[in-house]
Amino acid sequence: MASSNPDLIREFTERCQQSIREFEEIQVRCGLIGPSGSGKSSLINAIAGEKIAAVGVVETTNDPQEYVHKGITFVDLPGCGTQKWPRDTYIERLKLDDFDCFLLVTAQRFYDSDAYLYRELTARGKPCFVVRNMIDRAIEDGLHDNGHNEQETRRLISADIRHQLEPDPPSRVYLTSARQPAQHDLRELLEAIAEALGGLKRSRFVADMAAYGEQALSRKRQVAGERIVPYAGLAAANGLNPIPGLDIGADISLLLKLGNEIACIYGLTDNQLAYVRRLLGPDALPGLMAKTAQFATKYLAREGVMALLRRMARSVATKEVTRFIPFVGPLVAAGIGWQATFLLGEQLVKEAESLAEEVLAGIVRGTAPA
Ligand SMILES: Nc1nc2c(ncn2[C@@H]2O[C@H](COP(=O)(O)OP(=O)(O)OP(=O)(O)O)[C@@H](O)[C@H]2O)c(=O)[nH]1
Ligand SMILES: [Mg+2]
Repeated sequence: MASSNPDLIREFTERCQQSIREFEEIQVRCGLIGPSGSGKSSLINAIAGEKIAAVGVVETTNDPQEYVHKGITFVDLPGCGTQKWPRDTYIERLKLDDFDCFLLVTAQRFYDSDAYLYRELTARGKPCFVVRNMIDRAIEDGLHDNGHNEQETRRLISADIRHQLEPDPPSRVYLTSARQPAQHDLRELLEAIAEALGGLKRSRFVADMAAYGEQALSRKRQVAGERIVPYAGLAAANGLNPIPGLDIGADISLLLKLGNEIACIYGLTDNQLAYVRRLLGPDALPGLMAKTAQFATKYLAREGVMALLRRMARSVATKEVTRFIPFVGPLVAAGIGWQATFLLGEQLVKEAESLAEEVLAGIVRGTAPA
């Protein structure tokens, strides 16, 4: 019954596979510039929502350090203007033209060479975000030392940083804390980075950044929804496969892959959850850990997905629907198909998001200033 034009189906399958591959392969390169001890490694971990960089160890190397978190590559750049990395050849030798964005990080003062890089890179049209990290400590100190409230401290520090970057001060200074990632300006910083990136790189960044606010979760919802589409397409194409008694294994592998992708997007992998526990303390979110384990059994393990598919197949089969697949046309598919994958994917996203909301609420509660 299927209007199966083999060429169209093949082309459609390839298009779906290509979409999955492109997303897997694209990399956002983010460079970090700034003095040692300003919290660059801590910020990398906070943005990734996963511990990928060692913190609190004095780095003796003066070579660039790369940290890969799925589609984001963070590069901790060596100091500029040293014997090994003279100013004049710094940008060229470190191939900074290939980067997508830069974070200029300090917890106090910028070196002249940092300011120089900021000017040069901005002039080349590179998105450069100026970050004053450890704002939690500065707010405490401001109150203790001078009786300043948070707003006052923020104002003074922003003005000081802008002053340091004269004559081309940034329009905004992001005041962040890696210890209180859901407070202060880290959320806005991540929003700004996402905005500065275009197309697929933006989606990749949104998928891989940690969510510290509602807006981030809503961006993630959109990306997650888009991720379902090529998987549903492949499942549909599997259903068109003329081989009788098609092995359901292909669909299960697809769904497992999709499940893992969505779990990563929402910060629900073991490593991501370990980061949250380290941030909040080992006893935080006890109920949630049981729920995320349940989620993993249901969506990330073969038996769980089999059970879901059995249930799904029953409810879809009773409807006898004719499914419409873009580019291929209407058909009655024999396999799991477009619609079932789509429904399953949407359910998966919904449950992942609701867990991510609980994690976020825990972070907000657990890191609020005393
Ligand atoms: N209170 C507070 N401490 C922070 C923050 N960010 C980093 N730290 C702490 O500051 C210390 C140095 O942080 P790192 O992230 O290792 O700094 P770094 O810039 O990578 O340092 P190098 O690798 O030596 O260049 C660690 O003890 C961190 O826990 C922050 O936002 N607030
Ligand atoms: Mg470091």
